[in-house]
Amino acid sequence: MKKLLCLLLVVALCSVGVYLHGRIAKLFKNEVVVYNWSDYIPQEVLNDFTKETGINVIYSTYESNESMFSKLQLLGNGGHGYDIVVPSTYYISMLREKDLIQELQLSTISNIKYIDKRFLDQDYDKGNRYSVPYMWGALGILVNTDYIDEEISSWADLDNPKYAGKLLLSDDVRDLFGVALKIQGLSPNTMEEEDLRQAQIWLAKLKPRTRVFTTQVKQPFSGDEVHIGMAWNGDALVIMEEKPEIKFVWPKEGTLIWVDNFVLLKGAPNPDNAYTFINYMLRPDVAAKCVQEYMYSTPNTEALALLPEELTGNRVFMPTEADLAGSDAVLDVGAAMRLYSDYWEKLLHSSTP
Ligand code: SPD
Repeated sequence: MKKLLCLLLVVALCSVGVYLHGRIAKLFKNEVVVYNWSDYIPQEVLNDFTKETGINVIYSTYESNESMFSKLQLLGNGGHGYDIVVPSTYYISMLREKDLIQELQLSTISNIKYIDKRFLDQDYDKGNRYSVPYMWGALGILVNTDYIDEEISSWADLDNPKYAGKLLLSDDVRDLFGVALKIQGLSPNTMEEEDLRQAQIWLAKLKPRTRVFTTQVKQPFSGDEVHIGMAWNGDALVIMEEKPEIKFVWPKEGTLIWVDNFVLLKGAPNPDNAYTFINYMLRPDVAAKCVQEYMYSTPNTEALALLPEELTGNRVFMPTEADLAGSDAVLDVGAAMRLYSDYWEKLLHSSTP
């Protein structure tokens, strides 16, 4: 009996020990949990951040605003465990409406002083109460001139039966429908169902000729799986470094411009570390390192000054006003976002028109 009591005591003490160890480890866990677009922050930058601050970065990625948004909605405030996400401007108000993000203490992000004023205090987030900009870019046409001789200057040029099987279209819903709307003279920020129906008709014509719907354009272009398609300018520059026969075109109708932003989630488990992280990412040398790896442009004026003229003078990286004439910023369309998703689903499941 005595032996049994002793054994029970040992077991109980061990369990308490294990429990306390877990609690203490949790208490002293020094980390920040970041959920970001893939190919957007170099591993070296994350490692340097940890070296400098002692804060570990738990990092995971997504491929679209839509997947990030649905995941956060599904998990809710209590369950996501993330500190920071990086939505495009038009998703900031959507995250706010679902009560998924919290107001920033801007005084803790002193490096916001390096951000170009033209990117601050915008309609989508007056006073930057919820967001600080990270990188911006735009959609254009990527063409492999080894296979395509025609002069490409317009979104309408994608509609050519010659490119059947070699065409890549974006699966970014707002970009894809934005283009289809624009070439018909309709607003890429429309909230009208009839406009989306028109856009869908054009896209359904291209669908059977489309090799792949994706925003992951590097592999299909590098492997010559596709010869023409939609691509963001940063990805285009990375591909063009490897394959100079590939050219990027700013379409004459104009394009869709986006800005991605750091936001702090409601229920963020490590808010102080999140501020340290955001402030670090806004440091000019750090922002410049990110640009050199992924070739998207930065709203950080000091970072731009650190970049080689060869890059800043490149019109794919830094389009002129004329290159972007007729372009639109992608805006929040509120409840009409449902229509965009519905028409995207219809397109995916449609058979040949
Ligand atoms: N690899 C990172 C790409 C980030 C693109 N974000 C913007 C999408 C806007 N539609």
